[in-house]
Formats: sequence, structure tokens, C-alpha cells
Amino acid sequence: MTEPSPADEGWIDEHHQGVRYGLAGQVLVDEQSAFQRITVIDSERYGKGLLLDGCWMTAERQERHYHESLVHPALCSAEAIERILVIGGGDGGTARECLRHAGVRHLDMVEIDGRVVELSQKHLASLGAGCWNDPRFRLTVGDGIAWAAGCDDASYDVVIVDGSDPAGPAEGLFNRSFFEHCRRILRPGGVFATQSESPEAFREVHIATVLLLQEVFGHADPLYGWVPMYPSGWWSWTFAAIDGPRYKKPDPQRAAAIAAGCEIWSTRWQSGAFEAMPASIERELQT
Ligand code: SPD
Repeated sequence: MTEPSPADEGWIDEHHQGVRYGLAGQVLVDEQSAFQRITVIDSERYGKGLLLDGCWMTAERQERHYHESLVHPALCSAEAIERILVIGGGDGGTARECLRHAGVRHLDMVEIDGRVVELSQKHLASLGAGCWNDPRFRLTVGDGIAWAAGCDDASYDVVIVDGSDPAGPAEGLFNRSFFEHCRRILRPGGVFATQSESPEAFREVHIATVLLLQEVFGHADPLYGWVPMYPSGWWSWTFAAIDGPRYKKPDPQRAAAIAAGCEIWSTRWQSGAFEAMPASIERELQT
């Protein structure tokens, strides 16, 4: 999928299918953890950024495109939002956005690589911001797939998967048995959300993920937006629920409470983003 992020005369690139997606900047940290290669960079355009196994994960001045899109359609639409599970999300951005919702009472974040958390806390502190010390937040460094398999039925109101691409430690975050556990551990009226790759640069994975979620949950729809540093820049997040596409109907009070603090997400943006399905993907999802 990609070469490990070579620093090439002041450029840091993700290589994907013969295309380079790069930022001008310098490498601050480049190390191998027990799970993956972790690279932290400082770029001119987007500030400090993180790559895992040579693939862009996030950057200080671009992360809101990704985290607001993943979190708010789910947190604004689940029947209740008292108990939240985030699988992955070691940079803290997803937890931070969840905890902006006053209705959240407890958030478990299960991240497989503790080194990603440590380096994010040190170099990308604005991503997690106050989440690390929020009394509602509990971090477990461990395997999110095993965590979901070990939970009681109906444990969470919202389950969010913030993993990397389906290779290495994140591979199991795209398969049927994992999704079935996510469905099982959702409370009635709950919502599931996952990043579901690019409809252009990861087209097959994207389509397979949406179809599988539709089969497992009964209702699942992708929302399309942009993360300019990712392959193709065009990205998707897919939401699923058992009792109907409730993720398309944000609660007006919850939406109003967070709207002013959002850079990308709004109810208007969200309705357009659910509608912005490319025609050929729509045909493929219908066959
Ligand atoms: N190709 C990149 C997919 C990355 C998804 N996760 C990003 C982590 C941000 N919290």
C-alpha cells in the first residue's frame, strides 16, 4: 500500500498506488513501536502531524475535517449518549469531540498502541486537549477487537471506530465478526460510526465496508467529505444503526450546543455530505 514515509529533501510523503501525498516539513520522531512505525512531523502548512506505517493519520491544522465528521452525526442522533466507546483514536481527537457533548457521562477509549498516545500527548497536545484529564474519560491500552468481543450486550450508546487503514493492526477493524460484536454491544437506539476510507483511493474497501455494515446492522450510510492530506483528499465515514437511519436526523438541541465550536460540521453540512454519494458508488451499492 505504501512505502514507509521517506523524508525526501524536506518533504514527507505517503505513497499510495503510484501517487505521493506530501507536506513540506521536517521529521521530529521516527520510531518503531511494538505495532507499527510511528512518525511525527512538523509541517509548514498544517503544523505537527502523525503518520503510522507511512500513512497520514492527522495534523494539527487539519484534524477537524476528520474528527468532526466522524463524531457529530453519531453523537447528535443516538437516543442516549451516556456511554461511549472509541476504538483506536490514540491521538485523542475523537475523544475530545465526543466529550464536547454534555450528555456524555463515560467514555472508554481502547487504543492498541500506547506509544501513539504518549507521542500525541507530547507533540500533538491540541488534538486531545482536555480529554486526557476529563473525569468522564478512561483510556485502556489494549486490543479494541478483543475489548468489543468481551463486552456485555448493550453496553454502549455509541461505538466509534477511529482506526487506520485495513492493514497491520487495523485490519480486523473492517471484518464481519468485529462489526457483529459492535452491533451486539450497542444499546437500543444506539449508533455505530467508523471511518470508511476513500471512495476514490480505497474504492473496493469503501464499498465492501458499507455493504457489510448494511448487512450486519440493517441500516448503514456513508457520508462524504474531505481530509486534504489523505490519499485523494476525498474521504468517507459510515454510520449504522439497527432501528433505522437515525444518524441522518440530528437532535436540534444537541446540534445547537456544539455548532458554534465546529469548523466543518453543521446540520446543513451533514445533510449535504450524506447526499454527496458519487453516482457510480450509488449504482454499486444498489446491485
Ligand atoms: N488513511 C488514513 C486513515 C486514518 C484514519 N484514522 C485517523 C486517526 C485520526 N484520529
